[in-house]
Amino acid sequence: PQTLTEAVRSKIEPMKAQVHVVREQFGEEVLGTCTVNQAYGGMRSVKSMVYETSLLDPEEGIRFRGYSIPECQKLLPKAKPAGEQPLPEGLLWLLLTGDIPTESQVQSVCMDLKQRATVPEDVLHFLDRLPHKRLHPMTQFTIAVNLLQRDSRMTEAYAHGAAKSAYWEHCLEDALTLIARLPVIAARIYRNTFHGAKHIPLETTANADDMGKRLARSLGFESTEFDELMRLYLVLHADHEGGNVSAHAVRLVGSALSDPYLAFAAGLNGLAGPLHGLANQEVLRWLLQMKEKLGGRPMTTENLTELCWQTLREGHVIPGFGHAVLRRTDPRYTAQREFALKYLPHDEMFQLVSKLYEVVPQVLEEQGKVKNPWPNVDQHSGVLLRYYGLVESNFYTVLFGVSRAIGTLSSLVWDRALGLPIERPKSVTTQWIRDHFEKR
Ligand code: FCX
Repeated sequence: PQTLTEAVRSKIEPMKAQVHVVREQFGEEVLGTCTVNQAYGGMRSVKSMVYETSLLDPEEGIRFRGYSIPECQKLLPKAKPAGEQPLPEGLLWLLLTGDIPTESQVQSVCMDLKQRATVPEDVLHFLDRLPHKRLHPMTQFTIAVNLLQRDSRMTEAYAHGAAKSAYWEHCLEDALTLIARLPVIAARIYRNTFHGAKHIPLETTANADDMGKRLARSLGFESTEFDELMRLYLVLHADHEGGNVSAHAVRLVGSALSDPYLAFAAGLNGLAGPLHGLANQEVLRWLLQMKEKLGGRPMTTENLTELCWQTLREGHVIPGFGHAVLRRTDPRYTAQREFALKYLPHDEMFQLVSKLYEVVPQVLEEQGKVKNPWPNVDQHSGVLLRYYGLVESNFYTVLFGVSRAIGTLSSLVWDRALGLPIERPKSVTTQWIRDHFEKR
């Protein structure tokens, strides 16, 4: 199939049949258990959801529809003529269909998204009037997504009595339109907040054929290296299986048949927390503080170890390290490190990040609390952005959010395609636990 919608359509019946067989065969098997400690402990590692677009292995990291990050970098189509990073549109096809797309299939998604990218003028003007200095860019971002909700095809179709079996298609329509518009929204927020509302004229960005380049150019960056960085960034942050805060929030809210705009806005609100997506902002601040505290002293193991302990003694986490599921270096960190080794090996901030890669795991091991002392995706992204001049770290989580739409909304389409019901796990009280177990 040439169009994404037809490709998804062709997968739905076979997938439903597969789910049917799995449920017939294994429906009453126990998938995961939940101890009292897990119920109090953020449900860590309780297997209780099915999420098709990606799967996280604690040792190896994320796989998108079975493909590791290096495999995606190798197999997904690149920008013409000399791009080396995968196009986010190709990842979108992969996540939605499970297949590596052909060049022409990716081109069709690029064209489709390009045509959907125009944001209504009044929405942009509303954003222009927000108090930019007092509203965090993530707050502006969720406001924007909620404003765009009025265009939801899914909500309109529901109001007109659409059949349940057709929800997925309306959901996909909304997902594609929203994904296409997010770079424009992100750029508007960036230029409003940090560049005196001087916007890049649409004529300059309109001929950018892919989402990564369109994002780069509308933010105001002009180098092909930064285009490549945006493509890589949009691919790496897209999806991280179903249990992380943003993905789970999108699914949870979407399960009430709230449309993709409302569901995604919920995910963004979760992404804005410092233990999740906001960690990328926190990392850059922390790195700059480190540099300041070093005050010209060399970046030796000894000096950096002392500063890491200082962070811990002050009661803070070391941002960009640790993970709820991963138990090794995040491959999303490694992919960004490779980018840095190629394009900015001599950058001082990259060298600080590299040195901390040697130092922090030892400190965290010695502290003896963390289950995973290794760096995650957020440890690396800021120094790359900063190198190219995107220095406003308060904006970094917005970029994470633009990317996260690709994965979470693909998954949401499948939730509707498979007709998953409203989520409603059972909660209990501490008194209930006492009564229940004391009685035994
Ligand atoms: N620095 C200091 N202490 C840390 C730590 C870190 N980087 N990571 C975990 N710990 C602490 C926890 O705070 C917890 O302490 P407590 O028992 O006093 O409450 C203890 O170690 C055990 O936590 P652990 O089970 O290893 O980790 P969790 O699953 O609870 O939390 C996150 C995982 C990611 C939240 C945690 O490692 C953290 O706070 N990291 C720093 C923030 C960060 O980088 N977040 C981004 C993660 C991710 F990539 C993303 O979502 O974008």
